[in-house]
Amino acid sequence: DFLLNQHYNPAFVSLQMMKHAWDNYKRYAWGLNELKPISKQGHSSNLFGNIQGATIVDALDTLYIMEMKEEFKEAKEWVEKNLDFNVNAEISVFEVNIRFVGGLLSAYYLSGEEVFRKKAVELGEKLLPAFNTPTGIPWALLNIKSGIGRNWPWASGGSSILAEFGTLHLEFVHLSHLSGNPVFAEKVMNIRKVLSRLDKPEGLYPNYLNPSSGQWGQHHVSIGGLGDSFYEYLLKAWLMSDKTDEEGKKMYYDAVQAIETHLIRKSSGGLTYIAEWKGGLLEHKMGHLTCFAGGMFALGADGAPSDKTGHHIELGAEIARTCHESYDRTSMKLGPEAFRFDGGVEAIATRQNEKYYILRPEVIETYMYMWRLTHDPKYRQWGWEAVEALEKHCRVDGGYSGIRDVYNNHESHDDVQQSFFLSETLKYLYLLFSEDDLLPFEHWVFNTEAHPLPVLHKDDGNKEENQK
Ligand code: DMJ
Repeated sequence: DFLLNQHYNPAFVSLQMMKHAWDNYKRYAWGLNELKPISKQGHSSNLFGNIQGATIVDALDTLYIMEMKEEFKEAKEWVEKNLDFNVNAEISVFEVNIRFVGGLLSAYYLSGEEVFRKKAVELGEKLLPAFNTPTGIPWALLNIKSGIGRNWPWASGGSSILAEFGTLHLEFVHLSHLSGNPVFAEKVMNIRKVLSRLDKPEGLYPNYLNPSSGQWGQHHVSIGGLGDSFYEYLLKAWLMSDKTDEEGKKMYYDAVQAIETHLIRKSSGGLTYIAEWKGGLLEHKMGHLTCFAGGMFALGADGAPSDKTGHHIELGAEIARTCHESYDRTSMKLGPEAFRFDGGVEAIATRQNEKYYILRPEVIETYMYMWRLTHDPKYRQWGWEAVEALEKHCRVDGGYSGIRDVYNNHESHDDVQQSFFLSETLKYLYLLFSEDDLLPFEHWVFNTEAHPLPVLHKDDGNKEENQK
């Protein structure tokens, strides 16, 4: 109903959305990983094994930032009493790191409550056996009781996945910082070393790397699924180090150069997109996940070599526009999981199994970065269009649900309220409509699940010294 009110405040609307998502999770799925908003019960994802409470841990910092104090307090109490890692469970190292370790770290840095630091370090220690491979490139899956790891059975030649082992860096640097134990940082610096030494086809990073042989698997390259946050973490590692991590910086800008040369194309209708690369052949498809790259390019513009700052901002703006088109060309004004630029279409999903929207944040994330870095009002307008679409099609009595086909006029709900809807989508909306001094970019970087981590300033002798 607040959408009908002429005097709405968009940040307040995002907060009301958070309240609806949270209250329903609390009512129907408290303590479980996620909510099924149609059937009004818990949803357990095997990504987290038996670890419970994904939505609570993922939402902590959003509750804090939105000043939902009562809710934050009950979430904290749940963590104190119930968050338990002594379970016999096989988990995804990547998912547990970005959602649980990242969520706990942010909650600690924002609130200063010791319980979050303690739990983050405890969980980090549980993840360490994943690195027991001949190269130190971690396994994708780990049994946190037995310490036995393995890779996804579907991954090319027993490989680990670039976006998984490449998305541990920020959290592990902070775990060392907060625990005084260098082991965490050593593990991720070693991943860096392995990657920087390897030959890269055309300067590109394949999505698959075998942790035993240290050789690439299939030469598939993607800035969307399986690759995405690896690139994001190179840039953010440099930013989080107060721009001292020169190796991260170089790897990022070199990678962007190769991506521009080999993957970025313009459609005949003038839309810039990032294709996928399969052993030298392009697949003219862009995933919703790939849309985060608009924000990444803009965030990295400042440090771009040889006067390319304006160019990187422009690239970010073009990707934002393309991703907005992918939303605008559907009936629900919500973007599909993947859209194509071939067979006579542009920015449209052509395959039935690519038409779904699961409350993902990447497009709104890019609007938020573009807004902060350019202040062009169209990004807030586009964000508002997304709010209206979410309210119209995804909001149900019992929370928010994903949609099976965004081109249909009638909603078929998938009945999952993803935890990243609370940690990312709603947080990025709130930030888009708030002032720039709420979590300013000079002091904070967001992990890939939108959990803010403080920049480790050069003159930061004291580990507790972090700006809010
Ligand atoms: C989130 O868990 C993270 O943003 C990750 O980087 C990609 N997938 C989801 C959101 O789409």
